[in-house]
Amino acid sequence: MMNTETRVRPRSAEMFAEALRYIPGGVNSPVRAFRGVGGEPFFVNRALGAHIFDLDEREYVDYVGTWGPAILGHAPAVVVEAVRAAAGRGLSFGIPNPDEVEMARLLCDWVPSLEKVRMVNSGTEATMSCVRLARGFTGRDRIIKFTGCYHGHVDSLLVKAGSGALTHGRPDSAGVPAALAELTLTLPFNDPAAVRAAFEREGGQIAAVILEPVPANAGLYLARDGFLETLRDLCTQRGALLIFDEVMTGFRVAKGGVQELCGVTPDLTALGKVIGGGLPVGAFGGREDIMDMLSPDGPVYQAGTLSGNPLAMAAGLAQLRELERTNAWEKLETLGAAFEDGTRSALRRAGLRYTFNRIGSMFCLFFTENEVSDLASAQTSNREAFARFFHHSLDNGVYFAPSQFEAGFISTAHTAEDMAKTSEVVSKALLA
Ligand code: KE4
Repeated sequence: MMNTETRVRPRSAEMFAEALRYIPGGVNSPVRAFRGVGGEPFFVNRALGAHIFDLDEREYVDYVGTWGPAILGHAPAVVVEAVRAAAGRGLSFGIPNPDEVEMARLLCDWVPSLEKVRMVNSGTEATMSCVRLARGFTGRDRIIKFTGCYHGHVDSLLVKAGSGALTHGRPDSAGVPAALAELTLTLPFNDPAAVRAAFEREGGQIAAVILEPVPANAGLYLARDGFLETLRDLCTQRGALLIFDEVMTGFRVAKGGVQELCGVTPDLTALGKVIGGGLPVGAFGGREDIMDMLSPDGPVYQAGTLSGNPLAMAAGLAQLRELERTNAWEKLETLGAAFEDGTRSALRRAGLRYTFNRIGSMFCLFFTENEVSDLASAQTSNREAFARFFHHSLDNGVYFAPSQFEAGFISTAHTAEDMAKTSEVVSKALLA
């Protein structure tokens, strides 16, 4: 039975009531509202390492990591120091500064597809800019995306198939004009035949195929062997651009992201989250001939007051350099494997055969026994059981993403003690 009295977080409840007066849904981003699991969100005003502290000073082991950026844990000293030093030199210039060049050089060195890159302030801006650039470069209008993939709140990408393997999208969000949504074809992930059919029917009009090469916004699942290669070949053959949205996977699954691991090089890449060390940063880049279409040299306009902001550059550079200095990806894999072992033994103890997907330090426990490799299979999960699991875990000091359709994140700050506590809590939460 859920330990209901610990569910009361009086000061968070008070703050949430106040928030509802001024902020839609009381939150600045919908997923924070706990609508996927019920109950009310809690508020945090302090975080350190793998732990967060709510307004009632309750402590939690954090497996969300502000949705990915906190790969070194919260407030890593090396990043905090870099921001402090940068702040003393000015908060924003709106004039080119050397750290923007250093960041661009590092990104082009690390990420296989990047010959040139431009900084923006969010993952949404990064994917939006990739789509506009692809349309400007190819002179075509249609975009292929995949159900279950999320690319930020870009009008052209807030679109999901109605039914059938190949369809013109219907807006997922009010406010997206049908005329725009119809330019987006939404296909099932891991379905090469559907992509081939789309190119057969509309190949000459397709500007780009955009995807998360490891979809992690419907829970987490992986591309089947050959799927990414098929997309690469079809785009090359038909003159469409391949766009990898690595906002979540960039610098996390490997130094050069999924494209380093899989050996498939997209034409454009969108980046975010880890790149900013917790501050608002996104980036997009790719082939030089495509990027040179951007203003001021080219006809595709894209801009941003705070793009390349000196504090954000300092934070991002400090985080990325620390990842490289410590070869963090090795430790993240070790921690991810330990977390997986703990979770699988908890499932065995509970007599459950739920599906657990993981790549490095990103994971998702689906409350279904089915293999999960696309949105449809992810949606066979039992959301009520997940909600009970989520709240029991939270009430016992472990914070997972408040939705079955999100990924979990482990940082280099998570300790064996955190893992042991988590495995113990998970064992009981699975039976909540
Ligand atoms: P932002 O605009 O939120 O920085 O990035 C959008 C975005 C783009 N591409 C991918 C693959 C993403 O995962 C995201 C944002 N991810 C969500 C978590 N599922 C952010 C959390 C939120 O929306 O509050």
